[in-house]
Amino acid sequence: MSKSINPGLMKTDRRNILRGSLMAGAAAMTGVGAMAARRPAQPLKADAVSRNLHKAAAKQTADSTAKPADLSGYTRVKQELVMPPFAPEHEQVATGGPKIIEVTMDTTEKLMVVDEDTGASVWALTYNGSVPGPLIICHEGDMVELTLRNPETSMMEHNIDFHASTGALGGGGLTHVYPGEECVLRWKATKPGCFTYHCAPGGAMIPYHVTHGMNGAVMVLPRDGLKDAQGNPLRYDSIAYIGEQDYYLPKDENGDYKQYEAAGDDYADSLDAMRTLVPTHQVFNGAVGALTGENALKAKVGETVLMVHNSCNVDSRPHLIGGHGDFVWESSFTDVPMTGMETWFVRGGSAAAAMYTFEQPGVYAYVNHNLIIGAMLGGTAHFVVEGKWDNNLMEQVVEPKPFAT
Ligand SMILES: [Cu+2]
Repeated sequence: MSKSINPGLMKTDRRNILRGSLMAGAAAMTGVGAMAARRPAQPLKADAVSRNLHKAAAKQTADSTAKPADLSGYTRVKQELVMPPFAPEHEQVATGGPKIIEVTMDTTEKLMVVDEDTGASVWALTYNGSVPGPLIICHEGDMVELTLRNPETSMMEHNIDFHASTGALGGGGLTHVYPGEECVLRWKATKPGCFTYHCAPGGAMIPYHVTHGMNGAVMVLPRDGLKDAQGNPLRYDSIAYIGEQDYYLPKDENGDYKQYEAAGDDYADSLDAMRTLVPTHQVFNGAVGALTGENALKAKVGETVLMVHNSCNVDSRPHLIGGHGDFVWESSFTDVPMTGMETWFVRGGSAAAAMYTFEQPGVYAYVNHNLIIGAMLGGTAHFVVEGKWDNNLMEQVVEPKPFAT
């Protein structure tokens, strides 16, 4: 079964992109954009230690007398990355030998609406324009070869730390790109599982970039696919890729969310808000409502969905209301999956996968079961499931009515 994209899923943040580009366009027309473009990249402050770390990582590989990587036996393929909650085309069981999977990501800075009701917005720092960044999928033993491009119009330098990789701060030490620069990093996927990736320019810029959306996930599948405890194959019909994002958006003296003219302008205010450790929003896929209502995830009774949940900065406890995690991998895909889970755990700084086969039609809420976050901060997605109701599983025996006294 090679179907990997949930055809029922809608693009999550088209609305936000539109709003973002419109507002950016308005800024450009008034000259704000041109002014912003002349500004220097945000200086890195209070991060001399991190900076030296990055320099050391780059120097070590530059000074290395190690042999070049042996790429014989690898086949090169391009992976077209797609917007969340979609997953790129991929095989669940690898065919042929190991591959070098070429991907390209642009570090796009854009104004995004976080909550239409309150007008809360953020100059998001993104990979390829989405929060979370796109899902990359490979198999154990493959190499991922990333071209990372920072558009000339950017305000800031960016890089990437792949938790799935080994060495040089996850690649963070080798991928610093200033506006107008690009670089190429190749790393071997030796650990199967779901892993987060994120920007890590140094010091306080690391949480600043991460809490402005600059994170995503890599899924490294075993070459022979997922398995249960007995070694039986487990296959999915679709993937729902969900990124949990904590935002710390500054407010003015009236309690209204502040607006900023360009990416990075909120830096000082954001750091103050971040120090509280209390997010103003904790949303799925970039914005309140990005995966609910019209944007709800779609499935059918009998369909098996793999929910890949990335949470780069905060712990999360996903729960599918009315359903379960039939098989859950919080750690390596080579570990025996947990089964029949009611709620599972995504450690801040990681990604996890949960597989579920829908048995009843209806609307399911997929929430952070810290319900304050789920219901009040935005951490909710909906699955709308079509199919036939099974009274054996549940039946309303008596509908609500006044009881006799
Ligand atoms: Cu960044």
